[in-house]
Amino acid sequence: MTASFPEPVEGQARSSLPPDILRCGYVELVVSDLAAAREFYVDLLGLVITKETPDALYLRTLEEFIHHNLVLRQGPVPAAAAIAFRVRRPEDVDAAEAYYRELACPTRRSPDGFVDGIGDAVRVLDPLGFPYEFFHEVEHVERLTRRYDLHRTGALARLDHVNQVTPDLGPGIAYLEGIGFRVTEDIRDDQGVAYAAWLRRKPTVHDVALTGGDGPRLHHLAFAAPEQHHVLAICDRLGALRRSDCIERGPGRHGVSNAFYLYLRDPDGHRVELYTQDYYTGDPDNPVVTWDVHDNQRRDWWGNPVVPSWYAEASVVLDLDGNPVPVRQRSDPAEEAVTVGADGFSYTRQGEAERGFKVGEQL
Ligand code: XXG
Ligand code: FE2
Repeated sequence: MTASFPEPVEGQARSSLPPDILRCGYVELVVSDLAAAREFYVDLLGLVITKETPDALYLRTLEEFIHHNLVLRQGPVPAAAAIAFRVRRPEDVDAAEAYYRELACPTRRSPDGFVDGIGDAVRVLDPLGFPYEFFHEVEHVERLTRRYDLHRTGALARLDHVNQVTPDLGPGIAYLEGIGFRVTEDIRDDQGVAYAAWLRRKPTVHDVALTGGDGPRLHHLAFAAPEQHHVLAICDRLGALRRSDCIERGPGRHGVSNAFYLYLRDPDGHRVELYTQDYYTGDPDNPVVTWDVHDNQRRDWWGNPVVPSWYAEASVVLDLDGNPVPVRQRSDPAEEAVTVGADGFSYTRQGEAERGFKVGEQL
């Protein structure tokens, strides 16, 4: 697809096995104003501070038992510095290092970890240009699940997933399948062109989604809320505090994943999704759900249009030296050029216009 994709993934002879990835563990974001970011993530969203230093905040949601699932670091350019995955055993960090070296990707090992609360880890700049980290050793902290005395309305439980924008969607899906992810849902056209894909390690719809577009860029990170009313409570809080401009899209019900959702933008424009009630995908024969890119309900089950900024804007990512990774353009058709939600070019009920539609009829 592009000259910069390092080597063909399909059919390649490999000697290293991929690491056994458990889940998306934490994200490190660079923010331009740590105090403003603290107000957003701690005061508005209710994340708990595990550790605070003059230039960094280590935050976690209420069900997290490892040190953090979000690191905010003060820096000159807002960006995503790392997308970090927890692996099953300490040896899986070695496996990750060997695997990415074999892919000819830049790798960096830190036996004491790259951030507080995490031990031996390897960071890589992956074939798509994203800074991935793999770690096993962690500092455990109090899991606050039953500390209802600390819960507020809108309490967030877990880090659920990240969504990455890449021009290399086909090879990107193959690369992620190569490191053990499984596709649960995707969006395609009738020519088979993929516009987005959702891939999992933990038994939910995803840990990682790939969105076709100019990249590498981080589209969003998503926190899971226990129930829909937690998401609505955050909408109400933002309204009451006259911060409704943080809300970019939603609340709504996704088509893909079936989750209830809300997208927010933090003070630097990093996008954060609040997400709840997707479904179990852990069986080995879990069927892949493929959506037609012209289906109005694929991204919002109620047919609400997707705002253009949601397709266009995303956070730059940093390489292993902390420099922004150059963004490349997608050459395949872009989804927003095909349809933006219920825009009149797509369908809600296929064939309905010709034959009429009755309530209760199976589509
Ligand atoms: O987590 C997600 C998303 O990637 O944020 C977007 C699940 C579904 C969708 S979509 O907008 O496609 O419904
Ligand atoms: Fe998402």
